[in-house]
Amino acid sequence: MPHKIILDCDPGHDDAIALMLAHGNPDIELLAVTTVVGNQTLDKVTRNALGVARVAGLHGIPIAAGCPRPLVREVATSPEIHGESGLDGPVLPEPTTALDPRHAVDLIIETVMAHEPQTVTLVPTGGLTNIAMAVRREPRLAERVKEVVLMGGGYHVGNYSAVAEFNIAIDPEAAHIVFNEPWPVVMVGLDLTHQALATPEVVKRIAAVDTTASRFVVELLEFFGTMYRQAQGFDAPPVHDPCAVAYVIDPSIVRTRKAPVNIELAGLLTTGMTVTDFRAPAPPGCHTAVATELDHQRFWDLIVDALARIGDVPL
Ligand code: PIR
Ligand code: CA
Repeated sequence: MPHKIILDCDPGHDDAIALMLAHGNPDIELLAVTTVVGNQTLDKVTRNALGVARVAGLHGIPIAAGCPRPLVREVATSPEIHGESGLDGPVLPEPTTALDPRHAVDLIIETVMAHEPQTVTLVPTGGLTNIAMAVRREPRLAERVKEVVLMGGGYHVGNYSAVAEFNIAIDPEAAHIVFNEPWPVVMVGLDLTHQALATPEVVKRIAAVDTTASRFVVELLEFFGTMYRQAQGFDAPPVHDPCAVAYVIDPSIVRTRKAPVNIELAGLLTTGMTVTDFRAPAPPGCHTAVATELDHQRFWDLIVDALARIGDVPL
């Protein structure tokens, strides 16, 4: 049985690749794609999601727009990494599918409640605004959802500040809600995703697939790589968001450790930090785990395989 997921994203170069992995991998059943403000404004990331769906040949599943701003804070985007469009680099084709008229929060609730309990996994790869809104609007989600596997946070390193990661830091109040509901949460944070580097060898493997989708991904990685080199001094860009999808496909690719995690909301220097308690073995009933170690080879095998399965989509 494939794993049923809802991808809640803010495309975003790595979100786009996460979407292609979720669509192209046979062990994932993608139920819906929802968008949230993050890497760029809501209108831009939503347009990007629709364009990427076309490049990936993804039809027949709902794509819905969600929250245009965080719960409490002002909008903060990341043009220094993702450009003005949120997906600079390749030419994005005009969407051929229409946006679902529902609000993403409603779509998430309806989709989870329409399936058997404990069968739907939420995979947020942007800020947690939509997920927090959904569980407040429909509290039964907290026991109905199988698991929340999110890209965000980190226990050793930040990218928004010295200690805070972007997806958590842009809406820390929403993250606080998500981490404090009783559902299982797997935090796929920077400690893990900084191991998912798109090295020149990786880019070569993707290029060798030689399809519209693979060429699109190569162009995404070229832009992403240039920005990461300039803004953050990386030799190769870390491809964060597909790591969360990879964990759902095969948890043995990502080592995790159970530990309590909470979100700093009032730090002088640390707002948005995912404070992770490694002092002792996790207490019984601990519902949070953090990703620690990536199998780089098998991770990229999954991406190349998904692109090959997507095949040559006529544009
Ligand atoms: C990546 C992101 C935001 C800012 C930077 N500097 C780098 C986006 C990615 O889409 C990913 O989901 C997460 N936020 C990594 O922090
Ligand atoms: Ca993202």
